[in-house]
Amino acid sequence: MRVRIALAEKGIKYESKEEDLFDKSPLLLEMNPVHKKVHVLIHDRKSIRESLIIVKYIDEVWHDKSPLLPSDPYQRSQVGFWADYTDKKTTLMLEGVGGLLDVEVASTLTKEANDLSLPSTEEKVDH
Ligand SMILES: N[C@@H](CCC(=O)N[C@@H](CS)C(=O)NCC(=O)O)C(=O)O
Repeated sequence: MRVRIALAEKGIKYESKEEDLFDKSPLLLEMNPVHKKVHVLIHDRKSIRESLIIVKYIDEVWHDKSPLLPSDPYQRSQVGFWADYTDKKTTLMLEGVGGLLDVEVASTLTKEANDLSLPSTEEKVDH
């Protein structure tokens, strides 16, 4: 989902291929031989894997359009931390051994997200 959002924010046209995760295509297995998972971005005949890495890649390659990540290294590290945290929680939940975010973590997450003061959509368009 966040890869699609990043592409949409940047206004990048792309071709999307649906995957049957119970019968993975040879292309997916070739492009992501380590994890064999979606999403994979194929750009200039090269594959970029892992959604957070793909988002960073998109932001760097199309850096002249709508920045997706904060320019401040500390703020960027916080975005990376919570994106990674969400990934791990989601994976645990999908594997059936995790649970929902507890109240304390959810409250910390909200506070940190607010503290980041990310640029609004309007500000992004102006840059
Ligand atoms: N950390 C990876 C997670 C990718 C992931 O879990 N993809 C799931 C679909 S949302 C998948 O391909 N599952 C198939 C499988 O595990 O075999 C990312 O962010 O790209």
